[in-house]
Amino acid sequence: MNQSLFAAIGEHLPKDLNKAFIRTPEGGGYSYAEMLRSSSQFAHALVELGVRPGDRVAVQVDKSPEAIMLYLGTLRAGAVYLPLNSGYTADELAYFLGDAEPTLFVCAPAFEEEAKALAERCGVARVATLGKRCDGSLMQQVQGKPGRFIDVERTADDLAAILYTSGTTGRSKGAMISHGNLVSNARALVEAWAITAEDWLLHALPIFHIHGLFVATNSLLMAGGSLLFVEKFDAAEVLRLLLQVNLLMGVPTFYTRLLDQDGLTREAVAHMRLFVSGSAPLTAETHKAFRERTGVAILERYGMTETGMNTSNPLNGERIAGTVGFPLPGVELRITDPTAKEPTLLPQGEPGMIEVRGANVFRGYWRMPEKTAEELRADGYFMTGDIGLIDDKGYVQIVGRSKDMIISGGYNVYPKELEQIIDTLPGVAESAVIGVPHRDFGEGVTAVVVAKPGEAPSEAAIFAGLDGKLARYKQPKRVMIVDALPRNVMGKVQKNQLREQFKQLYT
Ligand code: MCA
Ligand code: AMP
Repeated sequence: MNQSLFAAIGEHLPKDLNKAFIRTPEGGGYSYAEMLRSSSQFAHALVELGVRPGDRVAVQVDKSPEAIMLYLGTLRAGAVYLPLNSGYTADELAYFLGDAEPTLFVCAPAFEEEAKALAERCGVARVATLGKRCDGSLMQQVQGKPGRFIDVERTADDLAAILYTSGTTGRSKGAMISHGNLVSNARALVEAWAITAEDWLLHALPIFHIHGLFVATNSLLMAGGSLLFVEKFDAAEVLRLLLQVNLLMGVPTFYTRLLDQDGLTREAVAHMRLFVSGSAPLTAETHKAFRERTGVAILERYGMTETGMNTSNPLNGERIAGTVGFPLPGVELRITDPTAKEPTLLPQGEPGMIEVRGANVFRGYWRMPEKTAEELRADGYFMTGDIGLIDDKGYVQIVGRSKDMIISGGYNVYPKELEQIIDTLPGVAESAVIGVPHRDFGEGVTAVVVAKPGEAPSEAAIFAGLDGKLARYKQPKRVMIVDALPRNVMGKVQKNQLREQFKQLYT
């Protein structure tokens, strides 16, 4: 039996295939029947381009309904989808292409020449282009292909996707996500949030991460629901379009920006069934302010690239601010002593390492068995790197992170990656990159820099030195020059002290 995600979606198709799957505000998009046809055509085109089952298809394109067809076509062809942030620079891409060794790299038409040079350098056989206006070489290749495709059979353990997530070492790790992971997580969300074919989700998230690609898209597909698809989040437009939908999924920045809109009132959201927040902590203040203004309690949930969604506040029941709710169906969660080598359970209420187990947990890191073994225990539990507790009502609370990571507007930024570059810039002796409270992005990436004796690198010079090397969202919002970095007796930089010192920089 085919255990692929697409086969599972096939079991839940709406009765009327002319019903919308994706619609854009301009009236474009795909019905379910059109989605079945188009994803077949994409699958045929991929096969023609030499993509075989198990091959990786790397994709860095602008958001469009066609990109979703490419995703589905890749799965139907039995290949592994590898989405890449559209903000990544050529330097960043070179690592992913070299590491994942895709057969095909699909990029935006404007990037074709550069992509071809990059592909040659990284040993990627083919480049195709896909634009957001149904343009590009891949789109041409798709035209005229048969509207039926016999899907490649996959087992639950076969890979469906690889999503890169950085590590504390600064080297990104490819999280291998199986069809079984995607199917189980989409089913769990359909159950937990009671998603049905009647639902319309306003989709304003990027589609190169778990949140926009899997949580928002797969769960609606698995219920025969519909997506109103916008290219990016714009608070005023989202508020206007909410009238046409009943669900919204977003990162906390969506909600703080919506709160800045005068039009956010009880009446404006009275028809909404559910607002979901995740990818970063939703502050209790935002939760409260949203509730006071609209009468609606945002439902906060918690997940990771390696695990998909782990916990959720209840659909029916109290949604408690500052908590991420209960484990989803099929997910086991425990809190262990982060200092102990063997798994050592902590009493309820005590903070420790959040560990999760279930069909949602990934297959390991691509070609990094040692890294996989470090984070995935022999008994199947994955060590998330998040510090949390289970409170007396059974709700999970995330209280910190053991990993040195910043979450800015829902994107993860790894300080080490920046520090390594900043330390090589002229006049810099050393640096520490921290996240401090930021009104819009939750945490603002901040570089704290010590100059070499007799030198005085400016903030502008540091910005210029990072330009083009890293995606814009990773770049510091401010650079603070200090005389020395605070260190403990072991010589380790005390980032807590720096976070305290600069906590009011952006508030
Ligand atoms: C854009 N910029 C940012 C960010 N986004 N800076 C810091 N953090 C960000 N997140 C910068 C741009 O580089 C640019 O700077 C300036 O802000 C304006 O860019 P623009 O594209 O207009 O930004 P925006 O449209 O306002 O974007 C903000 C956003 C977006 C809507 C919050 O970042 C977003 O959609 N975030 C969602 C991320 C997401 O889906 N995460 C899920 C990960 P400059 O002018 O200097 O170039 S999946 C996950 O975490 C797990 C599994 C989970 O639980 O979901
Ligand atoms: P990623 O590596 O992009 O999958 O990011 C996953 C990380 O985002 C988790 O390990 C958490 O640290 C964080 N995260 C996701 N959802 C939440 C949430 N609701 N509250 C706090 N942190 C979250």
